[in-house]
Amino acid sequence: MADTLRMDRMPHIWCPGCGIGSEVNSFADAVKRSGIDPKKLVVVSGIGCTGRVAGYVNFDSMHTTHGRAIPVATGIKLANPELTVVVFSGEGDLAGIGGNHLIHAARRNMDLVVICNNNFTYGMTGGQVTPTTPGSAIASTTPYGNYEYPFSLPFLMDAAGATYIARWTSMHSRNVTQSIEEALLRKGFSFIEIISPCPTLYLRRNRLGDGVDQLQNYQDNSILKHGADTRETAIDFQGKIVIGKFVEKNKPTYLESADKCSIKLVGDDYQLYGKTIPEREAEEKAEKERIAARRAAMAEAEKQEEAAAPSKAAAPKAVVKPVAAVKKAPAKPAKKAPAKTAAAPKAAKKAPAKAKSVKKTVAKAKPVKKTAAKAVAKAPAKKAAPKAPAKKAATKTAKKAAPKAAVKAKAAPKKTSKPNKTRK
Ligand SMILES: Cc1ncc(C[n+]2csc(CCOP(=O)(O)OP(=O)(O)O)c2C)c(N)n1
Ligand code: SF4
Repeated sequence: MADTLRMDRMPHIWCPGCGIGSEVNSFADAVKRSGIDPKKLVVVSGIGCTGRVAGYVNFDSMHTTHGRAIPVATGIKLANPELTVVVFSGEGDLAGIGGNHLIHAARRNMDLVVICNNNFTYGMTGGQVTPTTPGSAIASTTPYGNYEYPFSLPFLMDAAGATYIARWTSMHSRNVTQSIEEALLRKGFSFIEIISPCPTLYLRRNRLGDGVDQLQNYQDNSILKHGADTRETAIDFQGKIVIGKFVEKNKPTYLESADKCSIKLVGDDYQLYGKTIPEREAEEKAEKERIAARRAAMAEAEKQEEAAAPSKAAAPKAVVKPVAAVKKAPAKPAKKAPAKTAAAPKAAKKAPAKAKSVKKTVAKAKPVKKTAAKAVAKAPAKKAAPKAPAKKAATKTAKKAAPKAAVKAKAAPKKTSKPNKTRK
């Protein structure tokens, strides 16, 4: 990774368990595998946690203004069509403030690769509701549950005219790599959505545990369906997530259509950026050959690495440091909520959260449609729930894992409470 990242800018700002890091890893891997010339790659981001990607990758990159990554990327592509232009940003940036640019770039089949980190929230600004936040999810701006209808981005992109559409979660890192690699090597507007955990704002507020718990949810709830009808890709709160490559088709890109139109007017002498079409085609062919050669070299190197693998396996195992054994901090179960809300006493009685393991909760989770009254009735219960002493507990567990502190840890009173990962 070191050559694809600006290591001088490490450590990065992303929280532990955030999905953005693994997406960047997949992206870097895809760039390497694709064989494209990194010097001809530009990464553009908007603003937000995901927007920081542009600042960490060791390619030419631009951190633009909120919602304006796509117009900037479009400008770069038009200024120099030889470049591969990637937009890497959050769903708030791309589909919220930048929504208009997103649909028009897709409509024009602009030659861009758009990687959208969809964490269902405006992470950087404190967890507000976004155009993809599932119904009933809690956000800082929807404390009683989201009552808006969310976008399904694959459906939106399909309707707008995108020619490549895929969706994965940040748990499907190999598929993410593969999709990005494919998109880098094709022409036209490619849209890759990656559903990703934001433990700090979305998961915490919705009591969904940490990043790993959410990966477990993705594991349990993802349905692989290549070529799925994008009308069936909506996501309910903690519900099923249809993943796969939904669309892959060819149609003239914006530049190809512009060329065609200009040739009609000017004839075969028409030049774009000082080159006739045959000249540009010859250059493109030569570049394709160079890419194929780099890909072949990459595949060969991988083969050799695999062949050398058994000797690696025989090497002595690395000693695991005690810190690696730090377990997840168990959170206290929510206290029984006093049923104060007169408007919906029945719903209020239901409010106390049962302590369940996330694995179980996730497996049983069904998209729940709640009435506003129920949601309001549940709100006081949430307030009554004590905060989980996560830091303290983590330190205790860490001490437990450390051989020296074992005696102390034993003496410590045993924690009987199970983690409460169920959103009330
Ligand atoms: C024009 C403008 N409006 C609002 C903001 C404030 N702002 C900065 S980041 C952000 C949210 C980004 O959310 P998202 O794109 O989903 O990315 P995430 O942080 O979740 O990765 C907002 C609203 C801004 N910087 N500029
Ligand atoms: S706030 Fe959320 S999206 Fe931003 S870095 Fe932290 S976990 Fe990731």
